[in-house]
Amino acid sequence: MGTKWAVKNNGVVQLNLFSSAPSGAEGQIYYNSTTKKLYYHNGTNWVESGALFTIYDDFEDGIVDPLKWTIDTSECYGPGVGSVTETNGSILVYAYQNSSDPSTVGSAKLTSVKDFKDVGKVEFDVMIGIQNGYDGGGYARILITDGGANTYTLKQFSTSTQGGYGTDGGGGVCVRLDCSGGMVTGRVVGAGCRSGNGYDIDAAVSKDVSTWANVYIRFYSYSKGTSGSNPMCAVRLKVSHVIQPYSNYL
Ligand SMILES: [Ca+2]
Repeated sequence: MGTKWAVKNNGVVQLNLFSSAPSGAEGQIYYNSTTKKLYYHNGTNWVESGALFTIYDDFEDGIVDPLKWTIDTSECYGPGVGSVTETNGSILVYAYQNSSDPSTVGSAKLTSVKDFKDVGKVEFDVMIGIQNGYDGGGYARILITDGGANTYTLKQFSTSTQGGYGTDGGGGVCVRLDCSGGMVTGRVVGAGCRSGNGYDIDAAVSKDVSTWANVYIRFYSYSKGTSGSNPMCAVRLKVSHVIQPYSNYL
């Protein structure tokens, strides 16, 4: 903290300067000397004053931020491959597997470090593509988790329903959640295509998380081969601009 709060002789109020967010309580304000913005505290979070929403991550610099995301590729076995890479504007959660050994998988998980329980409204966009060969299979899944055994799938794209059999498939969705009152509610809306057949996506989500200690957002790609002649499966999940909370938007 630099300059202390004061009223200057010319009548201007000088706030304390913080280079990063301090702890806070409802009704407090502070000025961030790094972002050059004014923030107020709504009882749960610091919110940028005057902004309709704040950005948790817009994947702006091509580097996965370990303060915001945890990457897990520990489920990759044998020739299975899983990776998470950030480009400017989006992040790719990728799984690829090309083996006739059904015990091998490729997978990648991206999980928020932030606990979104009771933070208010959250929104993000996801694009998904799945390609599988003969007998290969996989899925891309958007879910919430308490970090342990509790999970709730917001939307799953799988080879059996949307990826296709020996063909390509995929779609794009916007996920809008309201994380408040010990609940996670909202909608997943979008559209997709498989084997020339278009489909609508408009699914309500509702989960009582009052007994969960935390609510993390996870993006998960998984691929697995079987004994077919071309058991490859590639799963691409791309997510962009996670924003929260917004109060006067959409
Ligand atoms: Ca980044």
